[in-house]
Amino acid sequence: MSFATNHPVSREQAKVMNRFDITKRLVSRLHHDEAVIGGIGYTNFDLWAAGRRQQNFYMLGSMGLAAPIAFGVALAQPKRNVIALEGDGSILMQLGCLATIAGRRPTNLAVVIMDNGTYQITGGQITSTELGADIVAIARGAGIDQSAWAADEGAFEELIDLALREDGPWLIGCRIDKEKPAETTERDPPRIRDQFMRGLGVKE
Ligand SMILES: Cc1ncc(C[n+]2csc(CCOP(=O)(O)OP(=O)(O)O)c2C)c(N)n1
Repeated sequence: MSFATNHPVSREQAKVMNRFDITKRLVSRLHHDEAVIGGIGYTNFDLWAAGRRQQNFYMLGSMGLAAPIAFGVALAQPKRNVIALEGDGSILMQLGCLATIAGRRPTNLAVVIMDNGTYQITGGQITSTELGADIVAIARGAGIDQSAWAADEGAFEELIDLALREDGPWLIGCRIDKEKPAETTERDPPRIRDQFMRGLGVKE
């Protein structure tokens, strides 16, 4: 039976969850040295609020780069699990990366999409997911077979555990409410870069 058949929850059926809550759930399930890349938008603000880790990278300024950066880290360090957290608006700007990820099949990569149907950080303009675009279906179509909507928080935790345990790539879609993030990421890109490089063991 295919992964899609086993995870039939549609975007409409998926529970609308809270981004900070599921980010904390994600961080609590990490073993130690997984790399987590938070995309622009409120996604990296809540990753920041969930607790600083040297293995976290907080993308500031450019949309759509969480998955490509995570993909690069996954290729460079194949023994490390790598997770990208990206907003729906941002992944919609970079859909090509899903086909690239599918083609190269990095077994250590998971992409989590925080789909609130809006460009929330710039004022809540609606995105195409609110008009019917289904990121999980797009990812499956691109060739990431192990793509699924998280039905609820418990299902999200199970999918994260699976992604950390078994071969990917994975894409996990999360419906997200419109709560503001818990904190704001400190705007210090050189420091974020240097700490991440230290966290990955590539800088003294
Ligand atoms: C190329 C580009 N266009 C527009 C912006 C302005 N911008 C920054 S974040 C953002 C919205 C991000 O939306 P999403 O990824 O869905 O995250 P959310 O804010 O909903 O958490 C926009 C439009 C930008 N930084 N780069």
